[in-house]
Parts: sequence; C-alpha cells; structure tokens
Amino acid sequence: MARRAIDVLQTALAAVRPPPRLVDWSIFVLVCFEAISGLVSFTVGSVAWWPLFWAHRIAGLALLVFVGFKLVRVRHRLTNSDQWRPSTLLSGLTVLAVFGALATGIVWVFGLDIRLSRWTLLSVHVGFGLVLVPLMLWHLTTRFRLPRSHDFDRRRTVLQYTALLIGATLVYRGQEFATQLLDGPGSDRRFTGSQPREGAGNESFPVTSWVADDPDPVELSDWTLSVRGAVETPLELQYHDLSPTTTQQALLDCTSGWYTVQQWRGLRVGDVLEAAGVDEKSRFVRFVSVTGYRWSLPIDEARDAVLATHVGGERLTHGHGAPLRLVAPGRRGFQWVKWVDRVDVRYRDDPAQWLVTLISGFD
Ligand SMILES: Nc1nc2c(c(=O)[nH]1)N[C@H]1C(S)=C(S)[C@@H](COP(=O)(O)O)O[C@H]1N2
Ligand SMILES: [Mo]
Repeated sequence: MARRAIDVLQTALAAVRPPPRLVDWSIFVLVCFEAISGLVSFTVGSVAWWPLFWAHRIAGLALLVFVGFKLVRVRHRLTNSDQWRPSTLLSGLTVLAVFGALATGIVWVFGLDIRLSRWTLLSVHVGFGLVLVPLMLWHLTTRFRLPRSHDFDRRRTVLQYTALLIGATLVYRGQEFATQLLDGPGSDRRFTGSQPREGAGNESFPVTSWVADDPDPVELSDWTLSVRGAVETPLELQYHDLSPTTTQQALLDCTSGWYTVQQWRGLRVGDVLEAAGVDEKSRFVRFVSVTGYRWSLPIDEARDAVLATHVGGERLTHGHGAPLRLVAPGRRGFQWVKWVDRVDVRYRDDPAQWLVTLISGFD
C-alpha cells in the first residue's frame, strides 16, 4: 500500500520535474535573477517599479520548487556518509544559504517582524543572499554541466515552466489576498515590502544608518550650511539664519523594511538655490553630510526636496539627522542624507556616491 503510494508519487514527480541539468541551470539563473533584482529593488522608491518586486517574489517561489527537485535527486549524496567528499560540505553550506534566504523571505512576506539584535528579518534575508551567490558559484565549479538540447523535450519543458510560473504567481497573489482578507500582519506592506511605523515625531520611527555612519552630535556653534558649486553667490548659513517655513508630508521607506509618513518642516531646496542663484547649465544638486556621506538629485527634483529641521512638529533629534537632513520624496531612505552641512550645485552626477554611502563611517 505505502509502496504503491510512493510509486504514484514518484511517477507524478517525474512528470513535472525537468531533467537534472535543466534543474541545475534553472537554479543558477534564478539565484542570479534574485540577487540582481533584490539589489536593484533597494535603489527604487517609485510605484512604477512594482513588477520588479513581484518578479522577485515569484522567482523566489519558483526557486523553492527547483531546489526541492534537486534535493530529492541528490539526497543520498547528502545523507549517506559513504558518499561524502570535501565538496559535500560546500553543497551543504549552499543548501543552508538557499534555505536561509527562502525562509526569511517567506516569513517576511507574512509580515512577521522578528529581529535578530539590530537586524530586521529583511536584512538577514539580504545577508543570506549575499553569501549564497559566491557559495553557489563555487559549488557549481565542482560539477556543473550546461544543458544540451538532447537533454530535454522542448515542448514539454515549455509547458512545465509555464505551469510553474503560473502556479508561483497564484501562490504569491493568493497569499497577499489572504493576509489582506484576514487583515493580519503583512497586510499593510508597501509595494516594496516595507511595513508601517505609525505615529508622529522623532520617537515614532527607528534611527537607522545605511552601513556604519555614526557621528557625534553636531554642535550648532561649529555648524554652517554651505551652498557652493555652480552658483552666483556661495552661501554660508548659520542655524539661526535658516527660516524653516515649508512643511511637507513625505514617506520615508528604509531598505531594512519599514516606512513612515511624517510632516517634515524645513527649507525648500528650491528657495535655497534661488537665494544662491544657480547657473542655468547646472544639472545636479549634491547633499553632503558632516561625515562625507552624500547623495545627488537631478536639479528639478532637488528643488522640490526639503532640508528639514523638524519632524512631526518637533526639532529633529541627533539620530534623525539634526540639525538638517534631506527629505527626498519618492526616494529610498538611504538617499535621505542626515547631518547635512553642504549643498553642491553641479554640472554632473556623482557615481562615487554609491561607494561612499557604503564605506562612510569606517576609519
Ligand atoms: N549621513 C547619513 N545619512 C543617512 C544614513 C547614513 O548612514 N548616513 N542612513 C540613511 C538610511 S539607510 C535611512 S533609512 C535614513 C534613516 O533615517 P532615520 O534614522 O531618521 O530613520 O537615513 C539615511 N541617511
Ligand atoms: Mo535605510
């Protein structure tokens, strides 16, 4: 009886499982796609990018299926100690990383907000992903073979992959629909996956650094805001020179997985630029922190950004970037430079800013 059931299961599995080389190749392609789409997803903040986030989730589910196929196939090599070789350890680590990434991704989608010391689950997910890529590349040097056309039946493969894609999409959408219906955790995530932090003012959302930036509190007596570069009149403003009269509601969405909507009060960057008189050929505005951390915005976008002194009616605390922080609506949190003391009007963009945001704060 049990034997019959296993036979039936194995026949069913054989019908849906692509040939080994194709499974391996698919895992490779999916992991690359997940790594790239995951990294790119961190840089975008506008809703127009939602397909990228969907694709990342659906590809993750497909990856789960292929890893399942693969484990069924190679389970003897992992469980049978006679077959252990040095490369088995590598395989084991790769399996751990893949399951770590998949499990944290799935739990995150369900809105569970587990924290491992200062890391959110989403950051742990990224960590697993970053370890997985080199492990997988190394692992595939041990036995990877490219699929050849005689390895598979084209028509059948197309059908299998189509069914898998549709299945994964249904599972993902079904899950979203269910959490929304039940109004459970995870039902109020943004398209980026971030979960809300409610309330107003400094205490209602976390103090976060992108990597390691952690300066001492800025002394107002030592601080000025310099406006330089392609301007007619460079400015040196002290804190008491600023007139923070603009209030703007804007949404801060951090890549560690939370977002908050706040009223930010401060200077409209357009007014600051007007006071300095920008060269009409200038194209970017760069915001620089006392730590060197920096980000640039195209000048038209920069005009509508705010250099905030207040949040939710309170003066910014040190952690949130006092005395002055950039509020860049539609941009991800890591671009909202804190502790700004310099505004550069420029003719060019600044590719080095990508690196600087990662290494700022390390000595
Ligand atoms: N100078 C500087 N600004 C920074 C960062 C940083 O590390 N250094 N981190 C950014 C990140 S990743 C986010 S999400 C927001 C967080 O702002 P908050 O600490 O006020 O929540 O600040 C951004 N501004
Ligand atoms: Mo962030």
